[in-house]
Amino acid sequence: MADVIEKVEVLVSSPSRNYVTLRLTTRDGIVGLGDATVNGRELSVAAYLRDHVGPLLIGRDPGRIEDTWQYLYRGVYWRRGPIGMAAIGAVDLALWDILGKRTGQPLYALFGGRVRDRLATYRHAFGWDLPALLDQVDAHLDAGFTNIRVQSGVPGLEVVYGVSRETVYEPAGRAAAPAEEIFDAEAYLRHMPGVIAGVREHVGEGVGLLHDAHHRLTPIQAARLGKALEPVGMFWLEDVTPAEDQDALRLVRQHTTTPLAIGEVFNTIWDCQYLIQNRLIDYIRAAVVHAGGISHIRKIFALAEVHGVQAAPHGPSDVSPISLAASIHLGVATHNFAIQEYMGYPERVHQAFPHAWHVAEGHLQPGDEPGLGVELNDELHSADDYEAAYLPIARRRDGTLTDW
Ligand code: CS2
Ligand code: MG
Repeated sequence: MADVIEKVEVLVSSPSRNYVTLRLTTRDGIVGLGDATVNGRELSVAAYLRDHVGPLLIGRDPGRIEDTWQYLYRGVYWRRGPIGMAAIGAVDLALWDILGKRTGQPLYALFGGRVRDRLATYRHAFGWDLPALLDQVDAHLDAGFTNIRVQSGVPGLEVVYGVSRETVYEPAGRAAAPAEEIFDAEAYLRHMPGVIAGVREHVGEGVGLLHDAHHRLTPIQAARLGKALEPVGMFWLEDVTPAEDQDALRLVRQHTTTPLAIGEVFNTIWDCQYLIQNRLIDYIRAAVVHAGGISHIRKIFALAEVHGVQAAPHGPSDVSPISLAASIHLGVATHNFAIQEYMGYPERVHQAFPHAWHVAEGHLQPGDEPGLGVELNDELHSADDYEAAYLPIARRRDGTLTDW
């Protein structure tokens, strides 16, 4: 007799930063975990799972993974969107986890086995000025990492997204309302190419340099940045323009050979179909949790493979160690998977989600535990620790919102 889902738990917690975690338990006692975190909108996904999805899962066969995905996606009528897709993604992750545990296999084995021995990753380096940035770059190089995302402060701006004057940084700030900051594209464009050229001069050739513009430029500004960075030889330039304006990237492409990456805000294959089929990007950045889970993101990666686009999923601290585990399992088993972002986590997050995946010689490894290879340390998942946190809002000098 097929096993059935007996218990659905939605955990909202904050082991130093907020997460939403789904835990499914089957009648046979197998536990599957899913990440359902949407940074700054956590409680909406929790409610979606608790009120609308959880009750539908009770009594279902956990082995019917694709059928459950289609049931939750097509059955709802209101398709797509970050909240619904993260909820479906969490269920999908938990069901794959259960399948792995039932069969005693790590997920990468169920995806067809390894196509690579180790998974490339990139780390974040930031600094308000070049010397501070180079300190972080050097620390990553010393630890064996060879691909680094570089972000820096900009003269004339008080704050810059992705950069902190301290040594630690979290994208979302704990407060009842989002912080507001001023962004000035001209000041940014005047300053940034010189900073990145300075990093290249410091590290020499052979180190992959990445930069994230966080959707804040117009197409022609983005083209100018891409062109200015050509002598540096970037690994990629990320999110140069707002991701929903897909033809913007055609314009950027016409002017520069700097590789383009986009897609952390996408949640379905239909959000990136045009970009991929028209080869307007080099890397698709959708995250497993936000793009409907393993079952759906595999379809995105397969479409990308046909069109010579590579997978390079989002991996900041707001993508929990559960979702990152899924990405790493996919990474070692997917041929066109280029690189996995690994921002790193506060120590308490590692303790809250003990995990088999690990860093070895500057690369990521999934470990060989069955399923995702992640557990929950229940003591560190208390709803009392949750506190609203929001991503900042950027305005131009005239007070209008930037386009991200
Ligand atoms: C960034 C993130 O990691 C990235 O590429 O763009 O910091 C992103 O802004 C946050 O994850 C948003 O929650
Ligand atoms: Mg990004």
